[in-house]
Amino acid sequence: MAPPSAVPGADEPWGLVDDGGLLVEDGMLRWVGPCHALPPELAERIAQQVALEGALVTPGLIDCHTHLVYGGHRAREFELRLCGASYEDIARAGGGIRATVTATRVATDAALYRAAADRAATLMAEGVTTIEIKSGYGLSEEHEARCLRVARRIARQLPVTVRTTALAAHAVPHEYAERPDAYIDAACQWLTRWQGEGLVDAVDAFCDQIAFTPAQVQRLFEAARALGLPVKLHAEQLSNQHGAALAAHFGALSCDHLEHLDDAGVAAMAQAGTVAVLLPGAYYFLRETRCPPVAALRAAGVPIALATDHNPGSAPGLSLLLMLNMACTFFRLTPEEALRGVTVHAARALGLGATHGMLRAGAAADFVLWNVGSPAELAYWFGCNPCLRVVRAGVETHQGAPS
Ligand code: DI6
Ligand code: FE
Repeated sequence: MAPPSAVPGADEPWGLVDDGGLLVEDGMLRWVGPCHALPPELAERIAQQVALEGALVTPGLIDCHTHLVYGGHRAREFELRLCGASYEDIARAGGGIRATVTATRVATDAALYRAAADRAATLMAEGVTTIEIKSGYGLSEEHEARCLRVARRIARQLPVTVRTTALAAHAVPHEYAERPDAYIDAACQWLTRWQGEGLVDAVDAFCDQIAFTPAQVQRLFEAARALGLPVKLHAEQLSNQHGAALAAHFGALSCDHLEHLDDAGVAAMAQAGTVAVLLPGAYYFLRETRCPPVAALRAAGVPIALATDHNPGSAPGLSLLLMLNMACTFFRLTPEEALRGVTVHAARALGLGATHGMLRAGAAADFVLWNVGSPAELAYWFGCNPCLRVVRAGVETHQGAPS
């Protein structure tokens, strides 16, 4: 089990507990530890016992950065990039995010829901019990709200915890061409109404040369702060805009991507307790060569999380386990760091650090049984799914193929 710091044995590498047991009550973990240490007064309360049969148990995995709700796909742009066009060239020519905005606006609510729910189910089959879902392909008050409602509907209809993030500041839509400041003003107004409808858990923006400037992001973050909404930022992905330091100044939950992060950004994040969310799927799919500064993040004690960044342009993958493998091979994370990156640190990136991503008393009873003998195997195998069983809020939600 990893990484339950309040549990006997948790000082072991990975926080592993031998012959461990979990006591579940009302969807929460009531007790976690080696079975022989279960206090008798708790043993008396056991109504039903389930054998874990020697399987490795981890917290439910958390995909803390996805763009699951969108229409269409961008396979044609993939072909163009293979012929030499860059991601930025395509975006500047009106493709990229804006192409997906067009496809999203014409899609029905039902079609958006069906596609996003299927994507969520694919993630969940690999042990994901919590997903962050961003808007960002509607780019108008109506269409962003539609996407956020789809995300909320996923939480109601599938056994998964969802955190929604409003990413209206993903790109400038054509109605606001050449008027990004006016677009940011509008987006600040929308936030108030979306929050009134209970659609938003956090606010995000894309800070880059092809997106929004730090000054524009700052205005959006001020509006979020006035509403009491936490912020996060797509920062230093394609260039260094010093967005991470700005986000840290606003106490951001996370800064995400970070290939171009500099030392000052690292220091600001460390001071603010902001999580670094690394997205190796986008790094891979865009054939980036510059890695995020993992050694500097580590040295500064910045918590590192990993996510799929699932989106149709830069990361069309739906395997969080593959991100563990890629984070180790590309970014040289250790397998233990990678697992913490999709559990305890991912929870923190969503403001769920007190209740999710850990196996300890008081946390949500979200856990996964794996058909592996050691936790490093979760980062080692790729292209296969060793997930045996998934329990979310104390209820079994998934059984993998029998081994
Ligand atoms: N960075 C990304 O990698 C995604 N969004 C962002 O801000 C890409 C989104 C897309 O290309 O559709
Ligand atoms: Fe993203």
